Amino acid sequence: PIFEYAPAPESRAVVDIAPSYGLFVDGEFREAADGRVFKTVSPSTEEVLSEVAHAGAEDVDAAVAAARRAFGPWSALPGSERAKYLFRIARIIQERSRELAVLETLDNGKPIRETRDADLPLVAAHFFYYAGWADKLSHAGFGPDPRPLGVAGQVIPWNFPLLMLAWKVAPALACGNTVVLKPAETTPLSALFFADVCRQAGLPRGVVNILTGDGSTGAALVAHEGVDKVAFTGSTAVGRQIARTVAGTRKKLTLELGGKGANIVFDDAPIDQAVEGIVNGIYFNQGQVCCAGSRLLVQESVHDELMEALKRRLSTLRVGDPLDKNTDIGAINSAEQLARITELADSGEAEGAERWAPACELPDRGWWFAPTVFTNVTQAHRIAREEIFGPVLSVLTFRTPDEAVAKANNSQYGLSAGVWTEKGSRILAMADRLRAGVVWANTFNKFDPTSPFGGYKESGFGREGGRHGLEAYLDV
Ligand code: TXE
Repeated sequence: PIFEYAPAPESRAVVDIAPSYGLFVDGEFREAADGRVFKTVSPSTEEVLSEVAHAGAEDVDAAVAAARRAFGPWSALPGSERAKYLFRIARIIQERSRELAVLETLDNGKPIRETRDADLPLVAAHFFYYAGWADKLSHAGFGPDPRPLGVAGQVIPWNFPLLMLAWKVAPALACGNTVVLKPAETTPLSALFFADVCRQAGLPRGVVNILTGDGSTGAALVAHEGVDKVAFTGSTAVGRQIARTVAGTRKKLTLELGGKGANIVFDDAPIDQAVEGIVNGIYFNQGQVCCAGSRLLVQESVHDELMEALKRRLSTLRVGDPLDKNTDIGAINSAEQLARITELADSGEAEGAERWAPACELPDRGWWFAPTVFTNVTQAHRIAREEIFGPVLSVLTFRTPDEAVAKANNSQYGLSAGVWTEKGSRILAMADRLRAGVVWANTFNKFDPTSPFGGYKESGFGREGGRHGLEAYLDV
């Protein structure tokens, strides 16, 4: 079964990390053409985990050429044959889920409870789900004979390394495309282990290629003329740059960018349940989530009661060693990200919002940020408008549903929102009026491979997941 988890791995002994890794091109690991390497470190200890090849232009050429060679035979396979590979990949991921969960926790810094119970089960679920579509594309509502696009160049971020890979690779392969994927520079390892999973599954060479490197590698991939489709998840600034690169070419593009999700709590919501949803909304993955509920909009009449309950709950969260299965909040992914969070949080204080964090001892080494709440926030404050991408909640109030909608929609972004109320009719009315790609009701951060995910406005365009996710990889 998809949603059955292995018991908690308690040590890193279940994963064997080699001192160095090459690029995965044409079914083989190889050094970068110019021999460049970079180090990946554990955010919770700052220890070096491994040294990884840094792909340059020549490597991008080689990977795209391999993907192009593989495209003909791969796209010509009957869908039922492609499905077998995807099912095999999904099963191997399940079998290796303890190892991959520990690896992801080491490289990313997020708690093992999350990689074990959320990331890895969802990764497998996406491969199972899209395996099911591979032989049914003619019945997906896109006309009788939808065609794959060709070579997909995919660039992903570091907040859900393996899950973002699954969101992009599974539908691309199901539709008959081949892939060149570039993981983020701070979290390259799980994509390289995925390459090994592909080998184990007997996936034909060149169908999946992994190029590790930094933004320059991503830029070279996106600009490469042998790429037919670009899929990107990351910052809005880089998304804009990529849109400019792709403009005027034949390439298709989907962008999954930032967010500033509003989590809206009405006065009839059960307070304890809402508190759990708020905590999950903004402190899950240290708030490094594009659809995080980073703005709490609370109805004025319950503000004080809710804040008191929330602060009590936050005082019980455990911050620390992400490999400890009791840990709720792990490390921030990088020193750069910690600096961004710190700068924005400081601006909140400087602009007059009230800062609160529970007393908690942060480890000496590594990159940490205590779960933080800002009250007395106004819409003009930077912390109410800009994506912080950290464990920082900005609290605003409203009196009427109209005011809640107006404040929630007052954002350049439109990725996610949450509504907490006992009234079903209000949920439907709010969902209709909120300009967000996903609206959760009495829950938050719930993901499922059957549901399309994606943004309005500057949160990007295109959908990933569900039947709609196929459209990004087909000519219809
Ligand atoms: O993102 P980048 P960063 C937001 C979040 C965060 C901020 C900065 O607010 O604080 O972005 O994060 C590759 N051409 N999100 O700097 O740079 C890069 O190597 C092609 C939200 O880490 O966008 C990495 O693989 N590729 C987001 C990927 O893009 C380029 C998740 C993302 O890195 C490139 C991450 C270029 N010119 C950050 N420059 C979300 N939507 O979930 C960099 N890259």
